[in-house]
Amino acid sequence: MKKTYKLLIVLLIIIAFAIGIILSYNILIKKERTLKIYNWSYYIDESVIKSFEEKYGVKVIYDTYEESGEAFAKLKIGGGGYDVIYISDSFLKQAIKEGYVQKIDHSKIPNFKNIDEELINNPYDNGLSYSIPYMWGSVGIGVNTKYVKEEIKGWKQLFDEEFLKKYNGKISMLEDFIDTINAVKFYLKIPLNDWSKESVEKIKELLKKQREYLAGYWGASQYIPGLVKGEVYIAQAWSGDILIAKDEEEAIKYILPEEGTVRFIDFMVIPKGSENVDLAYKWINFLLEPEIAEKNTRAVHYTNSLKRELMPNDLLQESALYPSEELMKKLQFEPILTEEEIKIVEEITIEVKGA
Ligand code: N2P
Repeated sequence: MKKTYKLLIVLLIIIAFAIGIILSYNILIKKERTLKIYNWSYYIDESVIKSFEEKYGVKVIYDTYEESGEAFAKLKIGGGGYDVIYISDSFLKQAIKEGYVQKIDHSKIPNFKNIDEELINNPYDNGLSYSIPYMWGSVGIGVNTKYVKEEIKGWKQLFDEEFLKKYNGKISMLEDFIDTINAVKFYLKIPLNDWSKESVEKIKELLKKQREYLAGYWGASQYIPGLVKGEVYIAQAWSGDILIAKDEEEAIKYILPEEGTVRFIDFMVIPKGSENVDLAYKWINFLLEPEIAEKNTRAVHYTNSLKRELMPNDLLQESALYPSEELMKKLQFEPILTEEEIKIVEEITIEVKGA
């Protein structure tokens, strides 16, 4: 009887230990298995996040931002707890130069082979040693033709005082100021990489004049619903966002300005301070799966970074996603910003917005 009693105690101790080990293991794994992502708003099919969580048994914390400066600021402080940050082309080179991002181990991304050659050889991170391209699109003008009957041709109208007066309070420009500045440069025929004092003064002057008539400087999460509801009639905007708005309101159109415009590419990077590097690689690799990339493109109407032959025919037929060579000639690459130039952008932003 005594022996059985002792045995029972030993057994209970073993069970308690086992439970303890399982619990602490779970806590540890759970901690390791939370992936934090920082991306532009309206830039993913939400079901993709769920599929990733289910496939890898992890939790994804997915936060969004409206302008490149927010992402760059996170990178500057080591990532601010994020494991994957999406960063715009203009800022990528400087982020690499400053050592804000980790080198990419291509062997950890089996789907690297799916990336379009043209995006591998890009001017911002040639060969993709530090980044993986996510999507690309163009900067243009969204118009709700329910309210605007005249034809919108380009940037000229957005800076014309008569036009601004007519649509007073019904036009928004981008909160992401590099693209606002680019619009002025196209209009004034200033090269995108010209940051001379004289040009900067002209840009500030024009933006300050325009500002009086604007609804504001808006990001996607403001101008997409804003255009649909008629809160604004015209918005400087990114291409796919306007097509998202068009899904809800047929009368909305995307205009590629006649003076020319930029083509942007957004990249995924792993910040220096990421604590879940392996999971970050899994996320990047997952987004390069053809079915996942297709899903995202269908939801947000931007061109994913995969080779064309991996996409179905109906997508390839869409000229907004895969423009003709002639149309592509109208698009310039976004400028690469040095540290100095990033400061100039900040200075213009503060002076114009605070004026
Ligand atoms: C997506 C915004 C695209 C970001 N809503 C432009 N770089």
